[in-house]
Order: sequence, then C-alpha cells, then structure tokens
Amino acid sequence: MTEASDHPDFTPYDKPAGGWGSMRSLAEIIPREGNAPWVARELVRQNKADGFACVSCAWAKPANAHPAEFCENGAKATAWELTSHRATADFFISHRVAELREWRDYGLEELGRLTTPLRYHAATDRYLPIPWDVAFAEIGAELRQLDPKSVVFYASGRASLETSYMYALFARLFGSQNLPDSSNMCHETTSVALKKTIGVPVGTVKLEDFEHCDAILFFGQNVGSNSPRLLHPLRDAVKRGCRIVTFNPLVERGLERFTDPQNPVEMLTGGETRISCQYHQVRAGGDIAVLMGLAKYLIEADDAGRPLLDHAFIAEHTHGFDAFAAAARATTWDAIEAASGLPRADIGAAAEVYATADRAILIYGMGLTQHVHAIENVEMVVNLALLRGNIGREGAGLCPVRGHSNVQGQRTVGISEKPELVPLDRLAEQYGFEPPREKGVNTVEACEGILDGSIRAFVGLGGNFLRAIPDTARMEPAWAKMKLTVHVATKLNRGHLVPGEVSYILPCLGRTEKDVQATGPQAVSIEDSTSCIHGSVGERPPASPDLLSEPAIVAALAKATLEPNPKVPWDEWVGDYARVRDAIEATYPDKFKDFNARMFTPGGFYKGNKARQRVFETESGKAEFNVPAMLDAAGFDDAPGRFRLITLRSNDQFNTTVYGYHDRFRGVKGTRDVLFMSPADMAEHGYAEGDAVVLTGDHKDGLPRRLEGLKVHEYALPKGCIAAYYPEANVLMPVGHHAEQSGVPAAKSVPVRVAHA
Ligand SMILES: Nc1nc2c(c(=O)[nH]1)N[C@H]1C(S)=C(S)[C@@H](COP(=O)(O)OP(=O)(O)OC[C@H]3O[C@@H](n4cnc5c(=O)[nH]c(N)nc54)[C@H](O)[C@@H]3O)O[C@H]1N2
Ligand SMILES: Nc1nc2c(c(=O)[nH]1)N[C@H]1C(S)=C(S)[C@@H](COP(=O)(O)OP(=O)(O)OC[C@H]3O[C@@H](n4cnc5c(=O)[nH]c(N)nc54)[C@H](O)[C@@H]3O)O[C@H]1N2
Ligand SMILES: [Mo]
Repeated sequence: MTEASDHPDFTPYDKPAGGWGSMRSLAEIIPREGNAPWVARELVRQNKADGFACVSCAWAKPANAHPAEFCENGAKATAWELTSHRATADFFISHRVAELREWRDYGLEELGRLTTPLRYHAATDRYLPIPWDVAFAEIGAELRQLDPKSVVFYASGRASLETSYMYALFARLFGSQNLPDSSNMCHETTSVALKKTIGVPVGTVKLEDFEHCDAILFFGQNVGSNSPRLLHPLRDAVKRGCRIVTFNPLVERGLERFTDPQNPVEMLTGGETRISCQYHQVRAGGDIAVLMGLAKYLIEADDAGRPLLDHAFIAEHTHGFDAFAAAARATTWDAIEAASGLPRADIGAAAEVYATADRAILIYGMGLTQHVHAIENVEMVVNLALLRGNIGREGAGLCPVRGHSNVQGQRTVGISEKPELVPLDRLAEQYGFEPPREKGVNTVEACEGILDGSIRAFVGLGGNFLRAIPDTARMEPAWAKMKLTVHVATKLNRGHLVPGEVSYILPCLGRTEKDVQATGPQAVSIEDSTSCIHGSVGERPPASPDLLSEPAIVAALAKATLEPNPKVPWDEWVGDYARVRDAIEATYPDKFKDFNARMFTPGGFYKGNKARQRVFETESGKAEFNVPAMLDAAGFDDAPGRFRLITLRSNDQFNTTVYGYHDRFRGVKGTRDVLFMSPADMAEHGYAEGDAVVLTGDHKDGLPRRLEGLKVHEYALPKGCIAAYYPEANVLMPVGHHAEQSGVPAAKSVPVRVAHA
C-alpha cells in the first residue's frame, strides 16, 4: 500500500495502462484492506449477470463477461467495501470529533466500516452509539418540526433504483423537492444539454456500437483511471482499425497505451495497443473552440465541393443548421487557435479522421461538463455529431461516461429537484397525495441556502457532500449551524465530522453484502451509462450485525416522519424489494416493463432511447444545432499571473475516498500535495521542482481563498493551466463558479494565483 511519505517519489510511468502494473496494484490493494481470501472470490462475481454490479463506475457490463470482468479500480472499490477494518463504537467513544477533523480523508476511511448508529453528543464532542429505534424516532421528530422546504435530501449516485425510488417518494410525501444528487456536480450538464438538443438526457450509444465505429473522438475523460473496463472495447476497436483522437490538457496514460491484463499473450510479450492515434493537449476550457474548428473544417470543405456533411440527415432531422454553419464560417482560425491553444493544422488533422470515418462515437467526461460554459461544450459535441449524422445509427453516437454506478438510474426513478423531469401526476394518483410542484434546490443552491441560513437540515443518502462541494472552508462553519444533519453511510468521512446541532450517522449494508429481509435474500438493481438495467446480489456476510439495508433505513425514516398512508406500504416494500420494483414499473411503465422478470438479463435490459431511433423530442421536434456565444468555456478572462486550475482525480481514489497515495500513471507516489505545472510556466514564474507554493483564489467575487502545502511538480500541461487533486483543492472553488444552466461546479478551470510559500 502506498501511504503518504515525507519523501515522495516522482518517477514518470513509462508503462501502458493495464498490464502487469494493474496486476501488481491489485496485489497491493487486497492485503491493505486485510481481506485477501474472500475479496478474490467476490471479484469473480463482479459485473456478472448473477453477481453484483460493481460499486465503482457506471460503465456498461457486457452480456458475455470476461472471466474477470473487473478492473484495478473496481477491485479497489470492492476491497474497500469488504475491508476487515471496523470503526467501532469504542473508537468513537475514545475520540473527540475535533480531533478526527484533523485527520486526512485517507485515515478516516481507513478506519473501516461503520458498525453501529451514532448520534453526536455536543457536551463531550463525540459521536456515541444509539439504538436504531431511538435514532429514527428522534430524526422523525426533528424533521416534523422543520419546514419541508428547508430540508435537503441529497443522494450520492450509488444507492440502488429501489432505494432511490423510496427516498425520492419520502422527500415528496414530506413536502420537499429538494433532491439534489451527485450528478449536480457531474453530468447534470449532460442531462440539460442533451435533453435540449436531442430530447433525451442521456447518451445514445450501446456497448455493441464499439464493434462498428471507425473513429472515436475523446474529450476530457480519463478512461484509464475512471472507467478502465472501457479500455477493452477501445483496444478491440483500435485492433479493428478504428482511429481514436483525444483532446485533453494532460497526457493520460490510459488514452495513450493499454495492455489487456486478461490477454496472456499481451501480458507475456509486453504487447501493448496504442489507443490514441492523435493526442491534442487542448487548453483547459478550450473545447468549444476545438469543436468549432472541427465543424468549420468540415463545413468549409463541404462548401468547396467535398461532400462531408450528411445533408439528408440534416434536412430531415435537424433544426438550426444554417445559423450554425454561418457562425462556423465566420469564426476565424486565429480566434480558434487562441481559445483552444492548438494550431490550426492539428485541428485539421483531427477533422480529417472524423471526416473519413463512416461512423464515429464522441466520448466525453468531466473535462467538458465542469466549466462555466459547459453546456456550450456539450452542445458543440452534438453539433459535430449532427453534421455527419452520427446519431441514431449503428456504430455512431454520443457517449457521456457517467460517474457513480447508479447515478443515471437515480435520476430515472425520481431523484430530481426539477419537477418537470418527474411524473408528479402519476405519483399523486398512485399514492394519493399532492406532491410539491415547485422546483427544489440543486447542489449549488443547497450550498447557497446553507450559507444564507434558509436550509436548516441535510439528509444524505451516501456520499460526502461537504467535501465534494466547492468552497469547503467557507461551507464548514455555515454547515455547523444547521439544525439537523443525517448521514446514511458505510464509512466515516469528513462530512460527518462537521455536525449540525443534532446529528446522526446511520450505517448501512454495502452492495456486496447479503441483504436478508422478511421474504428472504434480496436483490437490487442499477442503471449503467448506456441505459441498461442490471440486477445485483450481495453475498458477503454484513460488516456488522447492527447494519440495516438502505431501503430499510429510508422506510424507517419515512415512517417516523410521515403520517401513515395505506397506499405506501413501507413494510411490505422492505420485506420484499420485488414489490418496490412493481411500484417503479407502475410509475414508469415504458421504461420498466416486466422489471422483475427482466432484471437479470445478461448485459442488462435496455430502457430504450428515442434519439437512438432518430426521434428527437425537442421543442422543434428535431435535433437542435446551437451557436455558442463564446469560444472559451472557462468563463473568466486571462490576466497576467492568473492560472486555470484543473482539479483532478488520482488513480488511487474514488471521488473523496482516497485509497492511497499512488497516482501510478502520473508517476506520483507518497503524496497528494502536488501542484502540476508546465515547464514553460515554471521558467516564466521562477519555480523549481519541489518548491512549496501557496494558491489563492482569483474569482470575481473577491472572497479570500487559500490552499497551502502543495509542492510544484513539473508536468506536461498547456501554458497557463495547472492541476491539483480534488477534494483538497476544493477550498479554492467558489460556490458561485459553476456551469450556467446546469449548476455543475466549474472544477476544471478555477481562477487562481500562485506564489512561493
Ligand atoms: N477510480 C475511479 N473511478 C471513478 C471515479 C474516481 O474518482 N475514481 N469517479 C467516478 C465519477 S463520480 C465520475 S463523474 C467519473 C469522472 O471521470 P472523468 O470524467 O474522467 O473525470 P476527471 O478525472 O475529473 O477528469 C477527466 C479528464 O478531463 C481532463 N480535462 C480537464 N480539463 C479539461 C478541458 O478543459 N478539456 C478537456 N478536453 N479535458 C479536460 C483531465 O485532464 C482529465 O483527464 O469517474 C467515475 N469513476
Ligand atoms: N474539485 C472537484 N470537486 C468535485 C469533482 C471534481 O472533479 N473536482 N467531482 C464531482 C463529482 S463528479 C462527484 S460525483 C462528487 C462526488 O460526491 P459524493 O458522491 O457525495 O462523494 P463520494 O466521495 O463518492 O462519497 C463517498 C462516501 O460515500 C459513502 N458510501 C460509499 N458506499 C456507500 C453505500 O453503498 N451506501 C451509502 N449510503 N454510502 C456509501 C461512504 O461513507 C464514503 O465516505 O464530487 C464532485 N466534486
Ligand atoms: Mo461524478
């Protein structure tokens, strides 16, 4: 295991992603959680039709699974959940919360699984054990005294469809639409932009499309660390002759080279597949310009008589082409080069790959969604796809790579602050109540409400909200003023350590664990990034006899808070999750037809996607071209001494969960206190490798923000762009610095200044 070290090691990693490196990494992970024998056994069940759905990312799970259908990071997530370490009642009795607040994220979660419900005891500054029934009764009593509009019901994207449906219903029966989700920090940009442009809030590709595409354009998604199982279809596509072009400020190893750890020949011969045929280090926030350049190239070549546009598709299925084409023609290459940081020739070379591909897939991640002008980023991806009819046919389409394993599914079953996305009339009829109709708060609005005192209580279904949000140092004191905080969680994290006036931690089963209820062992379900729904069965004995399942906790909270409603059979639902699935099917008959019968279909069952059929349910009834009002997504001007800070995930973390201190592909071992800076910026600003620096915020709101303790590390980045790890860098991100329209915090270009410490 790699712990933090006073003598960190920076040796550039010269090996491909996958391969022996990932095997060695696995050999490190399993012993570190003290759980060797059964983790290995469980890993074989991961992502299989009769097994459990990985708790890490949301990438698709194939029908014909590999013998080992998991990746290094999925294995870490499983080992993390199945750890033999325990955060026991005795531990909490002997540690003050103020003391634990000094620990790093890594140390807190390394304590292991929570074992018993806890209530904060202010007089001794400790979390102390409490019986479940007392916890539920007290929380219910607190909630009943609060205005429902002042309570936030957050969900991190991991809880199952069954739990999520019950949770959203609980919030609405209580009278609150305040249902922000981790996707508010993530792919909400996708949900807003795709809904507006193609009529569905999700991507259009399925796994089999990767067998037919001729080109893939990759924007701001780090496949090697964050969705490594996607490397298999990518490698197979490249072997078939598919060409991949990548746009990313950092050279990410998984996008460069890959060795398939499941392939004995590649493993033994050291064979590797070069993933990207072109790799363009775009400036952070430069993608609108890149995409405009690609579009301009195609449109002008087509104008000149080379037939590159799919005019039949454009005429039949799209709206707004003329205005967009005019804008692309009018945009100068000088402006495109300045905003993207890339030479015209490079953009032309990429355009040629796209132009000569009969079918292309466009993949993107947080590098596009977390900017002030993130919506324009995604709209530009759509524009480019529409130009060549790359939506709604085999081997082509849009592929936003989602984060948490069920983040897309939570939105599907009603966790949303936006009333128009939820069938409220049907819920009203099904459960005989009048649901709230006004918009609830999203993540950023919840932060604003906590800052101004209008939000009085926070209930969290998983996650680490207070650590994942922007402006963490500003948020913590305001957070502590809330009346009530309740966290349903598997492990202790920093968010729990800033208690409100009354605070509870409710420990739950993980997805890998056996969940036995009145009718016997239960299964749950999740939706992957490609809209396929999978059943999942846990088999390990629970980490503690005192844990409850997430559905049981949600039902008990609801019963303690709400008047009884004969139409909402909480107990029956907890006794048999199949009855929750019946209820989901009744609310969403199109998407979940025969839910119980189909949930274990190998490869998942497909929820369906109209855009894939070229039915675009937009305002105009057609797919929409959009003209961006700017070329730079950053949302602030360049100024002398102002940098664009990219906040990054290492290869050894899952969001705020830090597994260790080894960012293998970036060659960083033993530390996370790193500021990645280009050699050109180091020379210009007078920094040497290892120099200690202070970062300060440089946002137009003028509020003071500061991060100390980082050391400069030379790294290939475009000039003016620097990078540091999330969540440590979140103190520098203003709450007000978020995507317009989607509200996603703009974590991929934060305006900051750097100084010697
Ligand atoms: N192991 C592991 N797996 C995970 C997670 C994890 O933390 N660990 N998190 C999960 C979650 S919730 C999510 S949302 C996903 C996140 O997965 P990704 O979408 O891959 O998110 P990031 O790693 O934050 O950043 C993606 C990439 O964007 C690049 N980038 C930054 N700025 C720009 C830009 O302006 N333009 C372009 N083109 N690129 C840019 C960065 O260099 C980085 O390579 O992964 C999920 N899977
Ligand atoms: N600067 C910056 N900030 C970011 C990002 C970024 O790229 N840069 N990315 C954003 C993104 S994409 C996301 S999705 C958010 C992540 O925000 P969250 O989803 O809120 O955070 P996580 O770190 O995934 O949550 C980890 C915690 O979840 C709990 N947990 C784990 N498994 C379970 C379970 O099965 N049940 C329950 N009830 N709890 C469980 C554990 O207690 C663990 O401590 O962060 C966002 N913040
Ligand atoms: Mo995410």
